Formats: sequence, structure tokens, C-alpha cells
Amino acid sequence: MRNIFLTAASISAILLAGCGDKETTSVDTPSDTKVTTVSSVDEKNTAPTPQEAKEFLEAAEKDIEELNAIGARVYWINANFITEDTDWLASKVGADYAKLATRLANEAKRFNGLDLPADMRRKMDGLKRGSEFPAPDKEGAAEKLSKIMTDLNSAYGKGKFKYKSPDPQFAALYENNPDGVLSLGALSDIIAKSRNPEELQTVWAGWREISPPMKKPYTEMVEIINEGSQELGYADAGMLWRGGYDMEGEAFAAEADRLWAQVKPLYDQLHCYVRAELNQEYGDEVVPLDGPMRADILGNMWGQAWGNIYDLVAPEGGGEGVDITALLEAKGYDQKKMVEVGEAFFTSLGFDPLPDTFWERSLITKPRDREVVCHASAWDIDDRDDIRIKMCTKINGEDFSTIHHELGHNIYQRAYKDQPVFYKDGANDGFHEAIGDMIALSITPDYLVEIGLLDKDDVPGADADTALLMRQALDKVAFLPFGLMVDQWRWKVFSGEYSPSEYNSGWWELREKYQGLKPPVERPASAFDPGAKYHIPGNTPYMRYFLAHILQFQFHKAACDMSGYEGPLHRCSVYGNKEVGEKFNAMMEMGSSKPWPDALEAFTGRRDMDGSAVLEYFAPLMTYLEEENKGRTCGW
Ligand code: X8Z
Ligand code: ZN
Repeated sequence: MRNIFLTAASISAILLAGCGDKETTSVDTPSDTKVTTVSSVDEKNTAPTPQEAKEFLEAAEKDIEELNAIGARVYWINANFITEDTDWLASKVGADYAKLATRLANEAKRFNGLDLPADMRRKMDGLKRGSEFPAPDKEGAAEKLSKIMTDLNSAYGKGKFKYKSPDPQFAALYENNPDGVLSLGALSDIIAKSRNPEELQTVWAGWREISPPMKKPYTEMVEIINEGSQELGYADAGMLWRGGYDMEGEAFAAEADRLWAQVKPLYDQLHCYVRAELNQEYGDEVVPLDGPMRADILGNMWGQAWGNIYDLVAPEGGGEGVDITALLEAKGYDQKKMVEVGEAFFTSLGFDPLPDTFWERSLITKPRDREVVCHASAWDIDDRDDIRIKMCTKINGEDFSTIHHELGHNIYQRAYKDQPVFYKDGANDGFHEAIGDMIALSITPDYLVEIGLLDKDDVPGADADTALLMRQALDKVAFLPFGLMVDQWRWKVFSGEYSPSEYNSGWWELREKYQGLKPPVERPASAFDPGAKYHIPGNTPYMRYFLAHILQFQFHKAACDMSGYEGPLHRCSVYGNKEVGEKFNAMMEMGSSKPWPDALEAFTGRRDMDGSAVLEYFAPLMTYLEEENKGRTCGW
């Protein structure tokens, strides 16, 4: 995906691939008093006219489109073939983006006092926000920033750790790889499937050996983008990021806290239950019942989604739920078939099939012979129809969901392709992340029967609801505090509340506070554990995923209501419902042309983000968890 995106709605559109989408324009216009740059337009020193504003926006749009045409392709090639040369190219084009964003932000300020039509004002405000990673307007700053960002991204993509597992279940990881140098995909397989705490700890700590060298450049990057943000009129880069939600930055931070408070009781119950179950598996030494859990025993490299330990925490006597990995294997699915089935969901809603170029140009399996950024992403190369995904897909349930996630980005990108480049973006960045996830919530047992993955006789009855919900909660509920804490950390880094010497301890302070997790082993002084999570070196803001984990349930509920469905939300699938598809498209084709509450209202009828659909979806599980946790001391 992108490395650098300019926030100016459009600019970002450019570069960003689905995994990252840029933010929308903002009504939270910073004051211009701190701007030091004198643009060429300013030099004219004449009062601008609406006609000049119109011409400026037209020229800006053209400049952005021209750079996008090159930038998107350069980033694509860099992410698909990481070499010295493609890094050089990406770094060069990133600097061009940074300079363009800075220039346009400064020039747009000339029109501040002008009474403009709302649409033109929105575009101007978007341009004035510059980019999420703004370079200060001084010689060499854009180049330096872009090189740091490119190098961080590529360093993560090339990360490896040498580890030879004695466990025969991992023998396949060493075929054609006798040295045992493992990349993230293989290390993640071990974290997902090993039940040996020593092995888990070794692999967990081993992956984190990739990131200490990132700390110095990351620190330099923070200084540069803070300076750039100050020139744009923000106190620091965190204020700039929080200002991207059609409301004051302070109000947005409060919104995030409010949403978390709504869903936290559900997380607390899940944490309590999972800790008790893992205690039974591993004993008091590994999982003490009165403190945070070890982050390496939850089936995921970052402890952000826990579905891979379902077998350890499955509710007793509640049926098995549905194991999608087993179904995919049983029916002989390959990566292409998984993507085709994802596509078919969208076409069932009335969306056009993916273009031939999607199939010709996407990357859906991990290449053996070159370095690629494996972290899944979706791309919009020409701002129109050349949409693609890039994903080192594994044949399992987790990646089946991720395919829907990525296709959601592509479908959104195509839906807003007729918007001006300024508005080729999600209503807010959480919307972009929520589209495909909302579709994946419709992967119910009945739906699986309809597409031939599950036999009719194997549809679990109502007695399996707890099991079905447990599987979902392990991924979706467990994610919520992680989704929140990543940018709580970055905001504190940007504001200086965490100094470089506190980067790692601050990370763990928040991991414990929000997730109730701790490292399995004391962290060395050199550790930079945030750097071992893609979005930190990949420089992708993360609050979007927290918002998406709220919004996708809001969308799902609205869609189910629309379809006239009356049963429990977790059994609802809107597969094949054209009315839902039409309304979904109406929201998406707005892009970021209107404040996000307008888009939310277009689909759900309400204007605020709200966690009550999450609570409704998981209500039967909450009852179960509370019952199971009776007599236990919860919390950490
Ligand atoms: O990064 C992603 C997507 C691409 S936008 C695969 N996600 C976050 C992550 O992996 O950390 C989706 C869920 C959260
Ligand atoms: Zn995404």
C-alpha cells in the first residue's frame, strides 16, 4: 500500500491502497498563523477571487492526478519487488508527494478569507490538511522523510528470523528451506498452532529482533512530521491525525474513548474467560489468574485476534461452530477460488464483477523468488478501474475473511471513481476498513450451504450459537483494545509524552492498560516492539481499524434490518440482497464528498458511530461469559 499519503483527500487517494486510505477533508481548519512558507501565490499579495480559487483547485486536481498515475505504479512495483532500485524510486516519488502536499496546503491558505461555496471550501480544507506525514517546507526535508519511510516499510517487508522447530507439524515450513530462516508468514503459523510456551516465546521474541534498527529512523521521522504538522498549524502530528474526522481533534479523541467505554465490558468478560481457559491448558506459571496474559499464547503474533486458539477455549457442550479452514481444505479451495467466492458475494448484491485486469494484475500467492510486502492490501492504480489486491494468501478461514476485507476496499474505490480526486476516499478511514468486514459478517452457516462449502446436514443448530459467537468474539472483540491502543501510543509519541527512551515501555504500558497483556519475557533495552507491527514501520494510521470494528456491526445491523431479517444478528446474511447492495453503493459512491455522518445516515439512518450493534450481536455470548466467570476474579 502506500507509504506516504497525502491527506488532502485526493492526494491520498492516490497512493493509497486500500489498506490505507487517506483521510477526508476536515472542517477543523488549523489556524494559519504558524505557517512560515510564502508561496508563489502569496507573493502576488492581492485579494483572491472565487474564480482564482476555482482555477487553483482545478490545477491542484490535475497535479495530483498526474502524480498519482506515476506514484501508484511505483509503490505497487516497490511493494511487489523490494529491491534497492524500487526503494529508490518509491523514495523519490514519496518526496514528490510530500512536496506537492506542502505546496498545495500553503497555496490553499491564500483563499482563507474568501467566501466560497461549501464544496470548494471542503476541497480547500482538505488540501490545507496536507498529508498525514507532512514534510516541513525546507530544503531536503521531503527527501529525507520519504527515504526514512520507504526504508522502514521495506525493512519490515524483508523481516526474518532463523528458527528450527522440532515439532513435526511444522515440517512443511522447512521444505526448500533447510536453513530455517523464516519470514513472518511462517512464524505466524507457529504462533497460531504451537501449544508449547517455550517455542511460542522464542518465536515471538525472535520476530521482534527485526525492529530495534528501526528505532533511530523512526525517531527522526517523528521529528520531521511534527515540524511539518506545526507548519500546517497543528501542535503535532497526532493533532493533525485526529483532525481528520469532520470534527475537532479533541472531540474525536473523546469519541474514541466513548466507543471504547461502550464495548469494554464485553472485552473484560472475554479476557476473564479466556485467561481461565488458558490457565487450565498451561497452568499457573504460564497463565496466572490475577494478572495480564502473555501476549505470545493467543494465536496471533500481536495478540490482536485470538481465533487461532479457539480449540483451547471452545465452550463445553455448545457444539463446534463452523471451522472454515477445514471446509476450505475439504473442498480443495485454492487462493483464486477464495477470491472468486469473495467477489461473488459482492456481485450477488448487484455490484459489477471485478475487471479482467484485477485477475491479471493482482498478487494472491506469496512469490518464492523475491521480497514482497506480504501484508495484505488493496490498490486503486488509475483512480478508476485498475483495482487490485496484493496478499500472500493462505488457505484458511482468517485469510478468507481478509479477502473480503480487501475486496471491500476495491469495491469502495470503484464506487467513488466518478468523484473528483479530492473525494476519492472513504467517508472516514474507518468506513474504508469496515466495508469488506461487514460483508464477511454475512458468512453464516446458511450462506456457506448456499455456496456449497458446508453440507446442509452440518448446519449447526441453535445450541451451537455460543460456539459460533465465541469464534467471532475471539477475533472481533479481542481486537477492539488493540485497535485503540496502537494510535494512543503514536499520539503520545508525537506529542512527546513518550520520549524515545520510553517508546517501548510506553507501548507495553498501553498493551497492559487496554488489552491486559504483557510480554512473555522481559524486553531488552534495545527493544522497539511497536516496529514489529506492520502499521508502525508501514506508517498506516490505526484508529481506522478500531472504528471499523464498531462500524461494521452498525452496517451489518442496518443491512439486516433493511432486508426484513428478524432473527439473531449473528445468523443474518444479506447475500443476494440487491436492495442492501443499492443502499450500500449509495453510501460508497459519495466517497468523502460529504462529512461522514451524512454517509452513515445514508446507509444506517443515524449520524453517530455507536457500539450498541456490537453489544446486540454478542448479547448471547455475554450472558454465557458472565455465567462462566461467576466466582472468578476478573481484571488484571
Ligand atoms: O491491516 C489490515 C488489513 C489491511 S488494511 C489486512 N488489518 C489490520 C491488521 O492486520 O492489523 C485488518 C484488521 C486490522
Ligand atoms: Zn484494510
